[in-house]
This record gives sequence, C-alpha cells and structure tokens, in this order.
Amino acid sequence: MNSLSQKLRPLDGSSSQPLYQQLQRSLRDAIDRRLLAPDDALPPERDLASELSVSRITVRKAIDGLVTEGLLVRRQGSGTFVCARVEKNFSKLTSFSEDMRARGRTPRSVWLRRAEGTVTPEEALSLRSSPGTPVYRFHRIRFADDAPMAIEYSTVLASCLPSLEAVESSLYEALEKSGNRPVRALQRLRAMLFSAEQAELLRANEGDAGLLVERLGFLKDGNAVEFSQSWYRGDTYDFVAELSAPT
Ligand code: 16G
Repeated sequence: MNSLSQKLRPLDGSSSQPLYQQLQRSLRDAIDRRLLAPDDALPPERDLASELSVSRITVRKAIDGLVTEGLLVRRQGSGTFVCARVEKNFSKLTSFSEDMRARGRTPRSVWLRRAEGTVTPEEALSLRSSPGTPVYRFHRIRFADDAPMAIEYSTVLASCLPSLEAVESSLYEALEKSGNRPVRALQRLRAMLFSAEQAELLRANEGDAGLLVERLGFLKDGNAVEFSQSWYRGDTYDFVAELSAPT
C-alpha cells in the first residue's frame, strides 16, 4: 500500500506559504480526489511528521484546519479520520441528534436565539394556526463533532412544550417527553447559495452551495407542531430516498 506522503503533493520549503497551509491544501486535495477515502484513518501525527520531514506542530496545525473545515474528525482514543458525507434518509422522520448518533458522530448545537413570540402571518399559514398563537423559536447551529453541518431555525407551537427551556440539546426529545413528537411531516428541499453571514456561521465561503430543507411536522391529530428551516452545507450531506413505482 502507498504511504500517505506518496499521495500528497510535495511541500515546498522555499515557498512563501507556510508549510502547514501547504500541507492542509495537499491533504484537502487528496480528500477531494478520493486518494483518501471517507472513514480512512490518518497515520499518527508523529509518523506523518517524520514521513514528510516536517515538525509535529506543522502537522497538528494542518489537521486542526481540516477539522475546523469539517473534512477530518478526531475520535478520542482512536485517531483522526476522513469525514464521510452524511447520508440522510429523506423519508424518515428522524431528528438531527438521532441522525448524527446513528453515524457514530456526536451532535452538538450552538444557540443563536431562543425566544417566545407569536406566529408571523407566513408561519400562521404553514402552521395552520390563527394569528397571535404563541410559539417558541429555536435558532441553532448544528454540529457533528466539531464540524458545523447546518443552521436551523425552528418554530414550535408553545402549547406543545412545557416551557421555552424544555429544549436542552434535542427538540424532538423535548417534544417526545411532552407526548408531542411529530408523527408525519411535509418536507421541501431547495438548492441555495450561502450569504456572507450564513457562510461565517458554517465556516464556509460566501456563495458556496447549500441545501435548504423545510419541514412541517404534524401530530397524530393532524395539527401542525413544528416548522423548521435547515440550511445544510452542500459538501457534507447526501439526501437519499427509497422510491417505489406507483401501484
Ligand atoms: C432535523 C429536522 C428538524 C428538526 C430537528 C430536531 C430535517 C430536515 N429537519 O434537523 O425539522 O427540528 O431535526 O433535531 O431533518 P433535534 O431533536 O436534534 O433538536
């Protein structure tokens, strides 16, 4: 088997670009060109450093950069791996936390906003509720380990949760505890380009491709419970659905 250094573009000690940036770029290229496949393990930092004749600090900084970009993931005790794209089943009513755990990743959120309010006219239409209905709004950046995957804005009917603080790490867990987890949903998916503000939150670049997925979730009795908009980084997700021929 070829060693990793044979798959990487050689580093140029005389270039004005710092070595760690060169290494970060050539590792990124190797991942893009599938010379390093999803779930492949990187050699330990010490081995990589001696193979490439650079310092461990150079290797660490290059890897740190790629972890921040969401291309590599560090797993405690087992090493550094190439991130696999998340395959999300488009026809399963699962939560972000469940999706990530099912793939061995750790879900985490950074809160942007958590507020009480009343439905906007637009939400009133989608949530099929009358103007003035109390709602809770949850705005979060959703992470898998250290990689930002999506920005998510959820509006939930206040009557479905005991309080605004009931949502700690998982909205669906909180809804389930209250007996109000959605059992059916409508989903709409649209391609979009990230604005500068969205790109900054997701550590992407302005104009990068993303996916907007809107989900309108319903209770057993047919009433809407949740309207969520999720902006996914286009380079981390594949949406998959199983289709059957009409009968
Ligand atoms: C998913 C759902 C979103 C839901 C969230 C709950 C899609 C497209 N959207 O992101 O509607 O609010 O999961 O996740 O799948 P949580 O329980 O981890 O907070």
